[in-house]
Amino acid sequence: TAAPAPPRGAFLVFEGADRAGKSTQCGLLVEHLKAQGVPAELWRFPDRTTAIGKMIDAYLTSQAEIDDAAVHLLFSANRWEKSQELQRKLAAGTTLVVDRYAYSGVAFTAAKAKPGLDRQWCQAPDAGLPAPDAVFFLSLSTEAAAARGGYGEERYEKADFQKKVLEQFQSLRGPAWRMVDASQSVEAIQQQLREAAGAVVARCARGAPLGRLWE
Ligand code: FDM
Ligand code: MG
Repeated sequence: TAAPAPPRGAFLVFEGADRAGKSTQCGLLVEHLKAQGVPAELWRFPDRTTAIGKMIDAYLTSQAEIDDAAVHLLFSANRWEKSQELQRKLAAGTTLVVDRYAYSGVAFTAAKAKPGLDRQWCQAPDAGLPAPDAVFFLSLSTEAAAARGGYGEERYEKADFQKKVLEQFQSLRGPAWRMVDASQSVEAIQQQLREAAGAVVARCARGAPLGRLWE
C-alpha cells in the first residue's frame, strides 16, 4: 500500500515596499523553520533565473525597455511557470517562504496609473494561481524606508513611486493578510513572524485546503 500523503507545507508570502526588510525576515524565518524540523524553502518573485525572469531582470536594471502591459504579463507568466513546482513542493510537505507574489504584481503596475492598467486588468492574469495561506505585509512608511540608507538603482526604486505602490497594496488587503510593523527591530519582527507562521504551518499540516487567486 502507498505511504500516506505527508502533511502539506504552508504557502507564506511576504509583501511590502522596498527596504521594509522582506528578504532579511524571509531568510531568518526559513532558517528557523528548518531548525524546528519543518522542511522549508526560500523562494522569490520575480524569479530571475528563468528565461522569462531574465527578460524581467533586463527590464528592472534598465538594460531593456518593455511596454508596461507586456512586462506586467511577463511578471505574471513568471509566477505561472513556477506554479506546478510550487504546488508539488507544498503537497510533498515543504513550506514555501516567498519574497513577493501577485500582490506586488498588481501594486507596482497599477501604481503607474496609466489608462488600461487599472487594478481589475492587473489582477486578471494571476487569477487561478495558488493563493498564499498567509500574506505577511511588512509595513513601513516611505520616509522610514528612505532613511534606511536610500533606495537602490533599479527601476521603481524611487520614493514618489514607492508611495503610490503602498497605496495600491492597501486596497489589496484581504483576510489572509497579517500587518507587521516593520519599524521594529529585526529580532522583534522575527519573533512575531515565527509565532504567526508556526500557527499557519500547523493549520496547513492539519489539511487546510490551498486556495486560488483571487477567490
Ligand atoms: N515587481 C515584482 C513587479 O513590478 N511585479 C511583480 O509581479 C513582482 C513580483 O519588481 F520593484 C517589482 C517589485 C520590485 C522589483 O523585486 C524587483 P525585488 O524583490 O527587489 O527583486
Ligand atoms: Mg528590490
